[in-house]
Amino acid sequence: MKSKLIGLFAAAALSGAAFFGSAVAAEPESTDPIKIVTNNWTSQLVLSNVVGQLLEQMGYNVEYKSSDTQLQFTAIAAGDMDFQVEVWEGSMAESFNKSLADGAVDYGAHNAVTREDWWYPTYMNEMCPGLPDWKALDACAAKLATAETGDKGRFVGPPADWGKHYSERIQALKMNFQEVPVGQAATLWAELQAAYDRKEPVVIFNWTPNFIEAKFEGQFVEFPEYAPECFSDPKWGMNPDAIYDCGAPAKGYLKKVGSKAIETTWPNASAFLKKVDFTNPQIAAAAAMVDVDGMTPEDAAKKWIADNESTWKTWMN
Ligand code: TMO
Repeated sequence: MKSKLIGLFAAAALSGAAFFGSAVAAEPESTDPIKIVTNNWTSQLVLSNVVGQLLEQMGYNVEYKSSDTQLQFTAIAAGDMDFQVEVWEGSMAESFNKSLADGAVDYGAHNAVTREDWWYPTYMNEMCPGLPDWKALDACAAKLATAETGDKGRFVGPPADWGKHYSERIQALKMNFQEVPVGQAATLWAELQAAYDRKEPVVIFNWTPNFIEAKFEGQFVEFPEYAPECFSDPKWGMNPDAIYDCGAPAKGYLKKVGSKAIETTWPNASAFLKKVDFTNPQIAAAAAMVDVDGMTPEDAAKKWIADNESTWKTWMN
């Protein structure tokens, strides 16, 4: 029995060494679980599982904790959760900045450049001349009117916790639109698909990188260009009495955030997490594995790890 156990440990140690090389510690600094935050869109779920599965391969224990995209920052600052792999500037900058002031740690930016905003299929350019300019969309509101929105155009908006301020933007820009938020991302894609099949006008919330760009032709509505003051100074922008009279950042960052505890409790994991770095094509492909190919986030992460060894190996050095 004893020799059999020793043999098992030796085999595990050997395969571990062959897998990771000598740079990675064989022993975790702590067996306490690293709590990885999961949210409600697919690339985030796949990337969280990639990070979690790699940490497990490094010998760490991992727990996945689902959270609201704004409240997660309070939890990370308080040390109740440890790591978030996708911090999008366009939807989370305000909560993220506040969390840094409250003790959360900036884990650095991905290579990816992001955008999250109103988006429409390209065939609408003929129906609404002047698109992608927002004023042309506003002039076209009647074509987007529904029973639900009366004579106002319908904007199919994001779930409430994604931190956008679109109803305020509609007011600030005095647009003839109404936001109808969805409960979950899948409803955005169902609305898009239904309109797309019939070449009907539709305006939804969308973001990039995402699987959408590989499947549908479309573009973002161009609103007045974003500046940070737009969110804090009413005098800034075309409405002197309102904030949110601008678009979301067109070249936003994608960052990572962690708890203070990672650095002190699991320093090697902390060094690894600082190096984790995804590109736009990798993130779009991660979403597609779930949204197009129907994989679970867990299986998509396994496949990503199998296919991208040369990428994640550099994070472990
Ligand atoms: C936060 N999100 C990427 C879904 O816009």
